[in-house]
Amino acid sequence: MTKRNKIAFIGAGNIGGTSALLAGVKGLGDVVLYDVVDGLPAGKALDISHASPVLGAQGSVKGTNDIADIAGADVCVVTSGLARKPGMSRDDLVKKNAEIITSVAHGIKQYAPNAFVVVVTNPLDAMAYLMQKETGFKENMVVGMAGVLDSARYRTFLAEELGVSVSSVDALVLGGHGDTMVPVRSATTCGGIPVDRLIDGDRLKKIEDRVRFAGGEIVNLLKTGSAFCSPAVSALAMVESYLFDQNKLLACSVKLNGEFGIKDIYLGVPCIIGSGGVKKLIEIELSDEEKQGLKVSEGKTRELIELL
Ligand code: A3D
Repeated sequence: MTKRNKIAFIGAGNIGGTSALLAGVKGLGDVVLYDVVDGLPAGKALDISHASPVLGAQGSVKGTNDIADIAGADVCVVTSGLARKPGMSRDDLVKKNAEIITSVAHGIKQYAPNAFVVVVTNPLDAMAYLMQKETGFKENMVVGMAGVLDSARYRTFLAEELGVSVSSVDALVLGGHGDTMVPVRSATTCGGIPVDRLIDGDRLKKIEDRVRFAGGEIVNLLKTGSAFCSPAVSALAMVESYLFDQNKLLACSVKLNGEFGIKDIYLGVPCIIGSGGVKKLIEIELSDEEKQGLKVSEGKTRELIELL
């Protein structure tokens, strides 16, 4: 008999609620949705549980205001915190979200000491760093979700430009999850063809700028929140790779110990995720411009981490 996985979503807002629904649809296991707002997680869990018979979903969904209910979770996806409003950068969230991440980290450490932790809260790289520090978990068990989403945005815009299916485009975005992220042109292809052979440099630059500001584009349209569907599926891609030992190569925010010449911070790089968490970081050769971009991104992320 195999035991069902237990997946805790810390924060039952837009991303947490959407992720909980999708985890049920995908049959990833039993879901616990936790939030500090009275009734919110219970209401969302009840709603999702009513979708289960129609979807044929097997796992249970529990909503709670008691962090103890995450006990024994195999995975914790952390979305607790404030989201951006128009005019705010991701970095404006740092102080308030640092307090929230610290308190949540202590809860995870106490009740789910063996969990694989995927942080989504912004500013992403700083919050992933803080989560690892406050839980004291092994570095390979605490990751930040950003590169999967940023790479998906790059793929979407490139596919649109080329008039091809998104499934034909493979793209990579590294660095911090902010305006200094680094779309890696040299590792981006369409049907195996390097993208800079298909799109001219100026046009590619415009597309890459749009990727950097794609989150803000959505914030400006929504006015009362930020993207949540694509962040939810991106976080779940990382969760699935861990739970089912899929060994997917994904761009994730991880602790760097000298890779890419960077130490002691969390930053987005390609890595393999499977059972055991981050199994391997993949160092690739970057162009001079990309190296320079990564340096800038490192500096920005370091500044934020120092603010903590
Ligand atoms: P939102 O819908 O506001 O949900 C956040 C939830 O966190 C709310 O329900 C809060 O009540 C809850 N919360 C606050 N404090 C606590 C606490 N101590 N314990 C438990 N829950 C708490 O936001 P959202 O779901 O749209 O976004 C969540 C976070 O993800 C924000 O910080 C966003 O900026 C960030 N985000 C990251 C990405 C990335 O790609 C990294 C993309 C989009 C959003």
